[in-house]
Amino acid sequence: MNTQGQVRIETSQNIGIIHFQTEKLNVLSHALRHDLYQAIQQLLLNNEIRSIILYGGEKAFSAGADIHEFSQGIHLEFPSLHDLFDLISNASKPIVAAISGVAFGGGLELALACHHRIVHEKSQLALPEVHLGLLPGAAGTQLLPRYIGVERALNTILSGKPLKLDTLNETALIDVLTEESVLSAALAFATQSVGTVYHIKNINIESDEALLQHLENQRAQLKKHTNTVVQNAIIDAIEASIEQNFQAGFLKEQQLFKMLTESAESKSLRHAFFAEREIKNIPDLAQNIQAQPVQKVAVIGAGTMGSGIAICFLNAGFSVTLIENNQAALERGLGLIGQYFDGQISKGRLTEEKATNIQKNLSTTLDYAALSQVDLAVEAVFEDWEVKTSVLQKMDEYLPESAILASNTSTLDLNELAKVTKRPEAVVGLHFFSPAQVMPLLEIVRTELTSQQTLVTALDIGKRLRKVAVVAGVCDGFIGNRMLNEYLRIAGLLIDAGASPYQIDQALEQWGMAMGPFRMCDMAGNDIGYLIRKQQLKMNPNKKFSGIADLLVEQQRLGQKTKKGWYDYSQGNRRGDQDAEVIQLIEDYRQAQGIEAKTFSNEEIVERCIYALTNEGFRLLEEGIALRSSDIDVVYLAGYGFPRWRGGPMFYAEQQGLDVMKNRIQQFAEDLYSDASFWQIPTLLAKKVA
Ligand code: 3H9
Repeated sequence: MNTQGQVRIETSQNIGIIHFQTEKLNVLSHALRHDLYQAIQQLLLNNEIRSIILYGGEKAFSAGADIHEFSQGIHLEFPSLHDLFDLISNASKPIVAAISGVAFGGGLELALACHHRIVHEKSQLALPEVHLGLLPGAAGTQLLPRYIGVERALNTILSGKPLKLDTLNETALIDVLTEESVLSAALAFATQSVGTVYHIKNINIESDEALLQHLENQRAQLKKHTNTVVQNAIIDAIEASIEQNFQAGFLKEQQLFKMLTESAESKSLRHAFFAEREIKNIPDLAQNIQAQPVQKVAVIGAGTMGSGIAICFLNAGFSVTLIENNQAALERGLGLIGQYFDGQISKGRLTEEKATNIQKNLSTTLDYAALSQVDLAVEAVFEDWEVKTSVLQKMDEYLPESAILASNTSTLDLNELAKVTKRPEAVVGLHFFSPAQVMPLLEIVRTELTSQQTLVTALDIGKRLRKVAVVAGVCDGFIGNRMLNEYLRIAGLLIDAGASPYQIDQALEQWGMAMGPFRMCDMAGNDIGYLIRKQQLKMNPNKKFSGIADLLVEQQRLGQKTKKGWYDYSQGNRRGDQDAEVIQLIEDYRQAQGIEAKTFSNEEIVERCIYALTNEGFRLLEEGIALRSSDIDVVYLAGYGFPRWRGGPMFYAEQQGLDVMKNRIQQFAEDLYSDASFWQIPTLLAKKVA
């Protein structure tokens, strides 16, 4: 195997330079490791060569080990990163890493294995393995403490954040920090350092009571949190770097790394990493289509959503015109935007000057004729057919021929909305989540007629807004809310059958959801769910809903905004207190319906609610609304507080075994109190199991 000439050797005055540059940020795949190993060996055997430089080009020294390889153990195949480490650290000639761009994970560990490091001041050095449920497994936990001290190394590895390079002058980590070419600096350095070979692994860290106590304190802190296997493993590995020799600590690190690569958490986090990168690949898009230039944007509707969308565009450097149909609404929107920027200044996230400059790109008007000057308009007006169609028609009337017409509708049929314009091919859904300036998720909704050009431009806009942009087809609720509606419905039916909303919330929160379903409804406003249910019943009168949520709304228990909902917020507890009145209401309801309450275990509650998501997810895949099951996972990770370490609802179900899911939903369908029509096995699931 070789990297097809992506590794090459150049010699200059007794110095051998190994250039390596692959398409994917010098990820240390087996092929690249192989070629690097051979190149280093070749130079070590060459008597003319007195020192060696490793140079990965300007963009990246290396983004680390190839994450794909862990599931099949390819990372352990010769030459592994450990083999490279041995070859470099035991070399009889000095080996210098010339680092520009990112040196992450195994990439930084490769540099730590070298005898010297010449670093560009704009490069990023980090050990981010913790975000993948791993620890640095190529000697990083043993070497970094030797270079920069135990406490600092521990913080760096636990946080996964880049090191602050200008604070490392006193350490052995960086020999030269330069703003010039690292390759020239490395050549100058290597010329001077010929003959010097010293490796930090041979130095032992002396034991120190205070240091060991610090590690104990860190462990005690972790006891307050759940799911801390990785963090504890990192502390164990760092502890092993103290007192023992390098070899013993390295062995411990390898054992822990193996344990973590096999853990369900790490597999889920690795899945999430790739799923988030996959969303940009749209299978049927022609390769050669370029995004249209978009710089001037109009947002129509200055409510909470419209103002939030305007903030997103402003923050991304677009110029924004906010349009309303009355001055008071415009003023209110301006107020919301101003409040946001004031908040950013007071939190120290923006300087006053920067905030003022950004807001200079905002203008407001009541005149739709302003649309003639923009490249894209997003409507965020009231969710009503008449209102939306009239706004879309105005957009059609005034926007230039090449402009894009985006709608933020969350419930109306975008295929039909697009048809009220004379250019349905230029219509696309940009479904932001509230608060738009905070939530990373953006569903890009493609209608039957959206052109490829419009879609490519929408994807480009998603990227520029730094959103997690997932393409969805048109259906009621798109990907995220359509699944959510079933999840909430099944959770509601569980209350009818005997569970309490508090048990359901607790079970799902303990399982890892950021917020249980009823706490979430209280936050969003129970009146919103009420309207959605009424709408769904209009479309399907046989759909089975619990009646309890409606009773709450009829009693004006709308959630946080009325201080009462499923929970009582009147005492100031933001998470809400359990409420005996709600319990009584539920009991009365069950009695009136003749329901005998059953008890549910937390496990069963979680199974029913999570499989409700997955079940609907399979239907979305069958209908082609979602392109891939991993896209559904991304929607849930970015927009619905699904625990990242469980990978997303579809990945979770796959890990449990799709046959297990199929059997369980078959059982749910047989319950009297459950919804048999929902718990039908989706064809795609049956196919996969077969
Ligand atoms: C490790 O090193 C373990 C060791 O300690 C021990 C081993 C024994 N692997 O993100 P981008 C791909 S664990 C595989 O879009 P950006 C990525 O999938 C690793 N593939 O670019 C994408 O492919 P595609 C520790 C990787 O500029 C393409 O490269 N390292 C890897 O937005 C471009 O990536 C990390 O955790 C990888 N390691 O962001 C760093 N890295 O085009 C992981 C990238 O097909 N990487 N790819 O979609 C990152 O955080 C970002 O890629 C980075 C660049 C910030 C570097």
